[in-house]
Amino acid sequence: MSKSALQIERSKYAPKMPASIVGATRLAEGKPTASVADQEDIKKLFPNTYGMPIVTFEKGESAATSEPFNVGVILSGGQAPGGHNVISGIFDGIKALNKDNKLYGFLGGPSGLVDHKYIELTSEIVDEYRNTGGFDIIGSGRTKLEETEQFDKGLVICKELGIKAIIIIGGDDSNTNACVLAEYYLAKNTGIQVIGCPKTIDGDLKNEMIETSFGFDTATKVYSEVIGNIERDANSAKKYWHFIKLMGRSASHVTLECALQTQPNITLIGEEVEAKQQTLDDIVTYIAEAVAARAAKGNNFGTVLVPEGLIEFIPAIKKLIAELNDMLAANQAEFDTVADDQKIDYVVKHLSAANAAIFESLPAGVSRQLALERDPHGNVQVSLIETEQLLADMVGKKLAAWKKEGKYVGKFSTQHHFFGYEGRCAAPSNFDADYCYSLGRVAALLIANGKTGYMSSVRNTTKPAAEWLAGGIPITAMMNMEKRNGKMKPVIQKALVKLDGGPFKFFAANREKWAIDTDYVYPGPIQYFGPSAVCDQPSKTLKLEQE
Ligand code: FBP
Repeated sequence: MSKSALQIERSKYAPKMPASIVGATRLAEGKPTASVADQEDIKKLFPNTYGMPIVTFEKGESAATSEPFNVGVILSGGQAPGGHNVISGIFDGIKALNKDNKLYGFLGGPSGLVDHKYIELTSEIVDEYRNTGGFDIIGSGRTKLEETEQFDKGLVICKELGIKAIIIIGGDDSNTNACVLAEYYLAKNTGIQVIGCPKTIDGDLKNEMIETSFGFDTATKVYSEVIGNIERDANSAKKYWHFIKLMGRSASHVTLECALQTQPNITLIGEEVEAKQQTLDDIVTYIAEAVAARAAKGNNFGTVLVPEGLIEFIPAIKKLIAELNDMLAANQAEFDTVADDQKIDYVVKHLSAANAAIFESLPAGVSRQLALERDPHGNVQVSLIETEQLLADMVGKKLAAWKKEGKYVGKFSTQHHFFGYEGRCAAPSNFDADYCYSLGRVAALLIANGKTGYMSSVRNTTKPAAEWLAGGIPITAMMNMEKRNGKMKPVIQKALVKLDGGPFKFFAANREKWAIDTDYVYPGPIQYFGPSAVCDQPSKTLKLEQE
């Protein structure tokens, strides 16, 4: 494998980890837990894994098994920086317990378990990937693990390879499935444990005990670097408004974090749009007013950040998506037989009159995405909707109308960008390198202590790594019931941006100034070597949340 100079030097980096898990470590059990909502339903669905205690690791005599055991690991869903470090943490963790322990990697995501596609991860392989971005060590995939037939096929390969535990590295949907699998294997007395690790650049898998999902830190730093560069370009040329869409699926955490790092003129937050019951026209008017105000001061340039999930939060469109989901779930068999060019007509005919009217008023590309293209978990593929272009066009039209009315004098030329894939495989920042490696070490300890249905947890993450708290959280404690594909299902509650939380409040207190003035911040590229003040900073979101 050819390597860059940075890769060669970076491979020598020794990730920092909580002092409590260096050397002999004992597990301490806390109080029993309850799910965040719908306790009775979740308890019924998870009779064996409901109510388990939160566990923490402390320095002390270990009661973990020293008998040899094998582990299988799966990377699930979208790439996030640091996945390779979770795997190296698991590898080092199980080898530290017993050098004969083996780690198998299932290939191409959860389907690798079902189809029995795997490799043994040896030290030669793992060493090649330490501190690198990407999921290419074993690949990832979006196959849903939810049928008992799949679980049984997985069981066959686990028995064949002597696998005692499976670690699923994934987002909220994949960890929900990890919990279902843990419950199934426990109910069937298979002896196979399942542990989850919180991954996603979207930052929406978090709660009191999981402070952040890995990959968010690095991805937002990469996007903030390029947003800063664009801001500087805008401020130099003074002739473009840049509309920048940012990944993050439904939640606007990525957009909010990038706004905190770069102070653009306008930032839209989907969760606020919903709370204020805003329409598409309200949003367009808000942007156009800021453009006009800057133009009045002679500034015909600016930057607008748009979360990719924005469209889902506009109340009228949210209602439309909900009806679409139910209607498509109820008519799936028939819908599958409809010819491609007839599908949109079919949808319009089967929607209520009000929603059909909204559906037909949307640009063709947007309505097609909402109706036809779903990922295997039933999510609308928001990254494919060109909201940044749509908004820029609509703002342009509004400004042209205002010009005629004499309400606006200025020039409005736009550029569009979408940042998402650019950041998902970046070399992990120090924070993600350390956090991920620690998550992997903790997952190994959870297995050695016989735990199943737990998510690996590392907290206190705004402090130096040595002071981080390591432990495990029962996945059932994070669950509630939500409608998926027309049916109520137990799922991990998605963490959306809290409008009364520290990060949003800081942003809201400053945004008017940022809109009118040109108060850009240029973060520059992630630094891997140098002063700690530059290299080891956690995200602004984490800092403001923990303050
Ligand atoms: P995960 O939730 O699986 O971590 O994926 C995150 C994400 O990057 C979203 O931000 C984005 O909407 C989606 O994946 C894109 O999916 P794909 O990689 O399948 O195009």
